[in-house]
Amino acid sequence: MDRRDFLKVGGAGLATTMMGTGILSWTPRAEAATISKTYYINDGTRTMPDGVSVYFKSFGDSPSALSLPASHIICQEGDTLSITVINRLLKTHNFVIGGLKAGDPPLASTGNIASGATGKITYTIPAGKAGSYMFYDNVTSYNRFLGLHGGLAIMPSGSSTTLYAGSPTFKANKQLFWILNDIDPALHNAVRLNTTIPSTFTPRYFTINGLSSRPPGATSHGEPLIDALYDPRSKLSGSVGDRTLLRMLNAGMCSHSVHTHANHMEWLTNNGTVRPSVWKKDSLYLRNNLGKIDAIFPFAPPPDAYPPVTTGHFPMHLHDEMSQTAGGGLYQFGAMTEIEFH
Ligand SMILES: [Cu+2]
Repeated sequence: MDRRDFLKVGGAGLATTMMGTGILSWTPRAEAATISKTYYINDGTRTMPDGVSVYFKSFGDSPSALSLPASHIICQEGDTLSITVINRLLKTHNFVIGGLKAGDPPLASTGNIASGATGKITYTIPAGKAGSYMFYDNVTSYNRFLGLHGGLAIMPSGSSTTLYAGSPTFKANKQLFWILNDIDPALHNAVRLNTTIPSTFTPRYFTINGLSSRPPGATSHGEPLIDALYDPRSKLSGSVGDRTLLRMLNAGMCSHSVHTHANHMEWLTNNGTVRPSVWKKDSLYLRNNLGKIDAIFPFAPPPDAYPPVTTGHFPMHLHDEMSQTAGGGLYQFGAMTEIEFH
């Protein structure tokens, strides 16, 4: 594959190519490029940790692939995004790239895409827009958490190690999206059956990058396509010094307390706004409904371990206990992943 094609395939190709490392791979350029990507609005079912099959919609990588979340896009300031969105469902949908900061207008939108129609975005990214974004469907209040969402990373022009110009640095190619979502199967069912949308929201499943954890001893423990602990898109894996950028996005209706063991995180942004100073925190409040945090996990030797260690396995989980369950009780089958020092 030549370089141009490599860039064109964007997230989908990278996700496949990079499987096993789980990073957002990025090579900065001196010149701008056009990043082309096609998504298919489709639907399907996925089996939850308690065996229940739940209906989802997604921005699929192919006409039939259920992509939860959508494969990411990574690009740099000055690039032109050329996004094609094909609506294969009966309802009207759209594709909106949310603004950088809370309250900012969307960066771009396809407008409404009728059943069977194709929507387009052609958008050249101005300077000063580096950061983490969520794209989603907002035709209804719930399409986003039904699965129609994904992450967009805009790098500063020419940089592979900063979140924004002058930010603290991470190691090149060490960056991840953590996209959180929570699922009320009653809502998903109502959409599937085209019946009245419930007026209450009772989440029963919690996901990170579309998956829930399967603790040791559980069926599918250790399977990277099922177990969020082992998903290379989510798992924090590195050696001492492998400073890793975490782009946390909340697609769901529940707020979360994101907690890393082993190291505190360097908290760079809150809902798209650069923090006045970098605080080191082990728990970060991630607001519901498009909440957003960028932080660096420093991969420093865990300071509290004695005797000192440089290797080991630690959890990242959410300190809102509900989110660590599935099906109303199964503990440790929720949104968590692994932190591996190797
Ligand atoms: Cu904890």
